[in-house]
Amino acid sequence: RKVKLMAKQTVALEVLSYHATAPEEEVQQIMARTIPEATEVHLNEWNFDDLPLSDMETILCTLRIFVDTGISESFKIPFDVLVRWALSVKKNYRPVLYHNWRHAFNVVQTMYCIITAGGLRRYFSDLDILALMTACISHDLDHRGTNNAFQTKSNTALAQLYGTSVLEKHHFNHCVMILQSPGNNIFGSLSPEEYRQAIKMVEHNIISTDLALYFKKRDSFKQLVSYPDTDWSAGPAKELLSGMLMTACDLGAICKPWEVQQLVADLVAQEFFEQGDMEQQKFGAPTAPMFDRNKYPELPKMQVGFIDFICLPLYKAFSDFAPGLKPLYDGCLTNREHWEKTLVWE
Ligand code: 5BB
Ligand code: ZN
Repeated sequence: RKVKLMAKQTVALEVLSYHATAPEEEVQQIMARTIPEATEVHLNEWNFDDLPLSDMETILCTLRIFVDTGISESFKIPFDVLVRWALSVKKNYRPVLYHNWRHAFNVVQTMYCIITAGGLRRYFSDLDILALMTACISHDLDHRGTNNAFQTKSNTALAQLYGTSVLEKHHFNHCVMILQSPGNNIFGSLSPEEYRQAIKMVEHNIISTDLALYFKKRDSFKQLVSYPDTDWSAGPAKELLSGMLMTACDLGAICKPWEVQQLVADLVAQEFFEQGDMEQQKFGAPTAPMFDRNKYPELPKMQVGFIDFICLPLYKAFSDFAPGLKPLYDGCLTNREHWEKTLVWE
């Protein structure tokens, strides 16, 4: 038992020892700038696109989201701490093709849209919003461009440490490490009870982005939506709503204008292919068609399958829940039509 414990400790050290926070020059550089208005940069729009923005501008937008939702003021987050934390979060995303800072930024922007344009603000307390926004932007921290199945099959240090929802537990752990770094604790003014609750919600929200948990969540969610007396602003219903919203934001690229969707799908595909290349080296073949470069022509077919089995049911449940969220469903359906048009006939 002791040997096993020590092995785990070694794995934990290997996984957890590396993280860096933002350099002070960058913090000062950002603090000297003015934050754009949400409308100026279209932050409150479903068709928002991060591509024209510089990294610096994505940080300024993130600050706008924290200021605009009122959480920065409610929880007395010192401005320099907010800036430093946002920069540290960006720094702790790796330059992989899809699961990088830009993806995290798009996820938090979609959540912002959902609570503003979508009209879901009323279900949540300020603390809930703080936990949702923090979770969105932290939910893929230190992603290596390989999925949970790859961790397990390769018996990576992460898989040994966590076993299930391997990556998501790591993303959450990394999120907490950043918060606990000097000058980075945006939760620093919370009471001990608020702090405990906020961390618990962030954990639940990040773990909810594990697609393996999605189908079960979706069934329960649909059931609660069909029941007219559900109180969404408390207890398990609110937790389920938060978790489902995380998935809705995580997959948000599927609802974007066709030009954006094509670009993102290509990034997802390229990241999958790099995993496939590693699988080829390690195990002699990629584990599934989506990781196989030679199956690139099947991308449209895969996207249609992804939309039909995962995305449309998700966004349909959400437009039944709140009509303000219908634009997500409509965008997804439009992309399905585009992908179907490009299908190669066998
Ligand atoms: C998704 C669930 N997976 C466990 C098996 C494969 N499927 S899939 O058949 O619906 C599928 C989804 C197949 C190919 C795909 O992309 C090819 C480029 C996708 C797909 N997934 N397409 C997308 O545009 C997006 Br966005 C996604 C989500 C990618 C993140 C999934 C992260 C899971 C990490 C554990
Ligand atoms: Zn993600």
